[in-house]
Amino acid sequence: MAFPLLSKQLDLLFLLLLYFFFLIILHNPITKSQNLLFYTDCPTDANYTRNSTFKANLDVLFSSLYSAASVSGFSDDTVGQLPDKVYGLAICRGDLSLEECQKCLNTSMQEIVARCPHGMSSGIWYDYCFLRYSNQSFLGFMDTDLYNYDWTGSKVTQPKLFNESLAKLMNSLTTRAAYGSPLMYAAGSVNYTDFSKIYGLLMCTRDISKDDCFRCLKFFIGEIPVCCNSRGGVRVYAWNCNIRYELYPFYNITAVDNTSSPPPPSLPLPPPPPLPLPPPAAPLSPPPTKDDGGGKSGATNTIVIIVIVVGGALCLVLFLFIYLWRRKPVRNIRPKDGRDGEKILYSEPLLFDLDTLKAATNNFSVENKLGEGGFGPVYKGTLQDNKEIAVKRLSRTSRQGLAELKNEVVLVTKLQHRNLARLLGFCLEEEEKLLVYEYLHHKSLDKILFDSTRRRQLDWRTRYKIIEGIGRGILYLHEDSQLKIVHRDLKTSNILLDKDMNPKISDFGLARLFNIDETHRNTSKIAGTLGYMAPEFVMYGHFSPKSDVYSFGVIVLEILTGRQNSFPQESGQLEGLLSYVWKQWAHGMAFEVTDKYIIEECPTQDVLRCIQIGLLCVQEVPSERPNMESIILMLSSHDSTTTLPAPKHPASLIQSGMSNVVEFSSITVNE
Ligand code: ACK
Repeated sequence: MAFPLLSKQLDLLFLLLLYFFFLIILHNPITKSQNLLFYTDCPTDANYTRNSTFKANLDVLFSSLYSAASVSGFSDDTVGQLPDKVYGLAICRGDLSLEECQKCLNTSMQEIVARCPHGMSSGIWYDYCFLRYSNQSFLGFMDTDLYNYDWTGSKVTQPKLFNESLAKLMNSLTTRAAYGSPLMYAAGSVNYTDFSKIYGLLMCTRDISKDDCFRCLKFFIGEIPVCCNSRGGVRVYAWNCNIRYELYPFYNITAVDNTSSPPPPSLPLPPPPPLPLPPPAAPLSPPPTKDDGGGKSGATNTIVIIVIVVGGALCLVLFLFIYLWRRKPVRNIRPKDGRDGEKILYSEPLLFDLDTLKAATNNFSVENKLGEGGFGPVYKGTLQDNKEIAVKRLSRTSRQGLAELKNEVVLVTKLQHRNLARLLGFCLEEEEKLLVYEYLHHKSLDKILFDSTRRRQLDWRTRYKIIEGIGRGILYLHEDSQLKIVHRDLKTSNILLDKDMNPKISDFGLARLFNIDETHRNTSKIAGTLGYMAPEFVMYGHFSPKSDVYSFGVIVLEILTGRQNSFPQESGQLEGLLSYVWKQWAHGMAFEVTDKYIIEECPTQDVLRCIQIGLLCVQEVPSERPNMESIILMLSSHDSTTTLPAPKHPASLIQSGMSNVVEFSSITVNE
């Protein structure tokens, strides 16, 4: 059996090489302080042309941001007049030297143009700097909608101790960044064990208020246990704040000793880059990595090297031992796709084992059953750490193989937005296919909205918040997520509410998991949601983002009226909700459709605008429905001078020649 022996020797050689490579990497300051491209956000819906005024304004903006930010580390500016006005900001990490900041800004300006060609709104995050511009105003508004995270390294060995130390560090840095530093940034370290420290750096864009900075950091620090629990190195990059921590000093320690006053520029300011931007400057030598205590003595260096070599050798022996005795096939759950030029942000989803979920749900007992969802029963569960979860026990047979299904689930776990129910993980063991979600206290919207007593809980502000949140969640699925998902089954029972009545869309991505487009052609299987389905979907099985827009329109009108768009046979009513609202609108009496529980308190103009948006979404022809981005804009333009398009008669299956299939909708009044 010479062959397996040879393979073992090769493995050994490979491991030794790996070990030496590891030593070199570990001791190389460049690796510790590289300026990596982290993420690019390039929405593709609005484009400028090459010789347009917008492009000229963008060039001027880049030049101005470069000049100002490379002196003070931050700049925000606007250039031009509407509709070609462009808003932008640039920020460098507070510990950088002038050259590093300038170099990063220069690179980011070239890269954003290359990666988001002609985009009217884009953002690019590097480890050293962040650049954002848009044709929409965003300066001064805190936005937690988009964020990306990444973790490095394996899980720490003492998670409890680590999490306690990390919480201490994050709390102190949050307060310092928000309230203690005009640069809105703070960095520092805390001892984790006798031998290791956690190094953290937090920063906010300086266009937002101190309170917003505090809120932004708190919000994303709260997300870390969900995405990256007990990971030794984590980066969270969002529109208005960034968080990073590592088990090694990744920032310039001497530069952050005094974060309360801006560091004086160490170099004369070079001229801004000529337009168009020049190729990147010759790479500067990497910044010297500074030791925590200041200068390094030769003796310290020797000790460090000895510790690394001896420690590394011990690790190697241990690793070899484990490797040779417990050799297993390598797991391969990688995302299959990603947008070109973008880093695929991969975070390992939580793989729950069946026993844990059985224990959490009392063995899927009837008492724990929350209800029956579109894909099977849902159970409430409580994990050992008292965290509450909802476990979806999928009953449909997926037509995919197990490995493919795993890949898809992994992709769905990566969809993270505050208006999506968070998929915490999954379990595919034995015959079970279980999805584990965060538990949402107020459960589904339909149970509150269509209950005459509970509906009173939903005042105007809450209803508006729910409408906006659902819109933002759908926009994320359509435009901003890596997967670009059409939900296909949006309805009030798929909108869950958390304890603060924030809406969270559920069952997203499941259509994709189960290839259900063909089953949906069978009208008997979709009877429960027909009231929300666009006519082209019902009749021809055509789905697109515009079919989700249709469902959103129905939901908006249901929220405003408190009435359900259901079937005649269920409700005994003859007239559909859409047709009822349309008639009232056409007679100039749209406000009268408002739910009696909010009609006294709600601002007339806002309600009328929402009704108009709802009617625009349910237009018969998909191209006449607005896209989700325009809907969000329309919802947030409280300005009375903004005119929205006039809606036409909404879709009707009777009109569309479908009366022999089903009467499209009728009204249920829940009084
Ligand atoms: O309206 P409900 O009480 O809320 O009944 C349905 C049922 O499960 C079937 O979908 C409830 N449900 C689903 N997901 C969750 C969740 N993440 N948190 C709380 N309840 C949930 C839903």
